[in-house]
Amino acid sequence: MHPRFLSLKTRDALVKAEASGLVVPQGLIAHGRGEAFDYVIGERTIPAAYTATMAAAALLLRAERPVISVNGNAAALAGEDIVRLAFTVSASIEVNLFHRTIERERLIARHMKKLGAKEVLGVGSAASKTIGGISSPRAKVDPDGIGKADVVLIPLEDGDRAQALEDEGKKIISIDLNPLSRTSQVASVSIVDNVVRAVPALTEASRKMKELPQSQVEQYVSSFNNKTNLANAIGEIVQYLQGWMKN
Ligand code: PTJ
Repeated sequence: MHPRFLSLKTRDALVKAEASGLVVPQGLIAHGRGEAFDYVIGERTIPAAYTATMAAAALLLRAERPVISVNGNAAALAGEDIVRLAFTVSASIEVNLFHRTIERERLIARHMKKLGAKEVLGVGSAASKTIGGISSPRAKVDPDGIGKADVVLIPLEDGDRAQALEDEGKKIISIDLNPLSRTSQVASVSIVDNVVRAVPALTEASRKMKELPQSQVEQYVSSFNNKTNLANAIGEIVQYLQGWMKN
């Protein structure tokens, strides 16, 4: 699909999701920032994102309690893909909102269930645990989900929560088009890619990796350095922009 067409389709999906209450108006602004980064990335999956995806797949597969955190934008843009990924890596799905209301929690849980999710954690009183370092209600998590997770995938997360989850000793995998965001900077594995490309790629990588011996899966984790990989991502963006300077 041509990137311009995909971008228009994605915008339409978000506008509809905002009208239904799934996405907050701020989510449209966040998407605009994401699109700007996607443009300078070249609207493609860069090699550094591929490397991070392999490390992320390995982390998810060897995790004891992996959880995928879902907010309005993630549910609207990649809901079905997230359900598929959760099934592939045996992860739980938890609603976790920046702009938290019980109505949106229920709406997003219903949306995910309609797309095939068996269970959605973190709705209402289920989010009874508080993680340290951030102010309520963003600190709330489900004790049966993120509360006891060892690996958490956070598409489009805010920096404070990403930091707080890392501080709790969890391995955090972020999906964020901005390699400079605090979320990308503090995560254990930062996938600098659009969530609409990143989640299907992660599912595919996980599916293939399941066939590999454990030692090889382990290799993808032990050989990965997030600082180096983020620097590579920035380098790949610079290289892409330099290509434009020659035109
Ligand atoms: O549904 P809620 O209430 O949890 O709110 C969700 C938003 C996204 C509004 C909230 O989490 C928020 O304000 O996020 P931030 O702090 O604006 O961060 C969003 C990050 O996601 C930014 O760094 C964007 O560059 C990035 N981003 C935006 N669109 C995409 C993206 N990354 C990957 N794929 C995208 N499509």
